[in-house]
Amino acid sequence: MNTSIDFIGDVHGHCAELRFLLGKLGYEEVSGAFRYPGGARTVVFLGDYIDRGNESREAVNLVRAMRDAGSAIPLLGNHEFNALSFWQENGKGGHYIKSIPGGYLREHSFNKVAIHTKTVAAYKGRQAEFFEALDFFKTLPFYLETELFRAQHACFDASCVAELRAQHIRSFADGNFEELIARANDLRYEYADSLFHPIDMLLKGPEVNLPAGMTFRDGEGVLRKRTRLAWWINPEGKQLHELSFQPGVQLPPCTEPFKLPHQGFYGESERPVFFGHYWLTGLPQLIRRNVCCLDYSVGGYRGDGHLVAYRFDGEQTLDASKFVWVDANRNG
Ligand SMILES: [Mn+2]
Repeated sequence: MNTSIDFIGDVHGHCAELRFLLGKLGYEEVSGAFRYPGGARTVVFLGDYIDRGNESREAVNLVRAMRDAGSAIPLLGNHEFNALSFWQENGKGGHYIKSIPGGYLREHSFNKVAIHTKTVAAYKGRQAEFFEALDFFKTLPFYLETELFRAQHACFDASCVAELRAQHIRSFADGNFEELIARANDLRYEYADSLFHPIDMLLKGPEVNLPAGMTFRDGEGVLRKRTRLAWWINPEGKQLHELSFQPGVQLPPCTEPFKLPHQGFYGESERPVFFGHYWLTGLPQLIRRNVCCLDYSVGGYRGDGHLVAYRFDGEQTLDASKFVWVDANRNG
């Protein structure tokens, strides 16, 4: 595998910006797929190709063509996991999850339908192609780890990766899909073989309930009663507002005790870790010398986000001058 890798964050149906970014990185479209000249570099996509923008279908096709050409390794995002679960009938694969209402593994509630609708609309009149896209999502790995880096959509947690690795599960294609997707959605551990925790941590990261009565609105205006946590900070002695990682939202100091959903934290001497998911705003910057989030909200409703790449060459101390990005709604 190449050690020269361009990590790219959440695309969210913004395919024009993706094409522009790949061009800026030096990739050329040859025989239907973007490739780096001489195959000298590889893209690792960090997940979330669909929803929010108008070009989910085009984004999926571009990413899949690169995967098939060997010029990219796309990982699974929580939006692809949601799409798979949205269309999966509860009870298939021998696991019926009692705590999920509505007959499917993802409830067809107003907010969830609203988020998924853009993607379905992008495939209007092309239903067969939509289900081919879902088949593609089934094959996408939950994480990627080499001696030089780690990458996943949201959070690296060593115990979660170890749990999946022990069962030889890297994607929903590693076994019976219907069984695996049900186990991944078994959030109350109704079955002893639930995979909810490891997959939820990799794709969504740790979250905790806010103290009673505290809420905020997220990047799409949805009212939230939970907050995401910075899993690279040692939580010892920290209070919730110091660990909350919800860009654009500053929680007031809250000293109530809370239970961490993760063990451990990502240490300062570990290999670099790349991820998306967190809706950052402003211009790209490193979180830490070995912690790099590449989601700069290209799909954000304000329209002022960026689609961001980090140009990695194996360095163990990341360098902020290696970010490359394009502005949302800019395509040339
Ligand atoms: Mn995302």
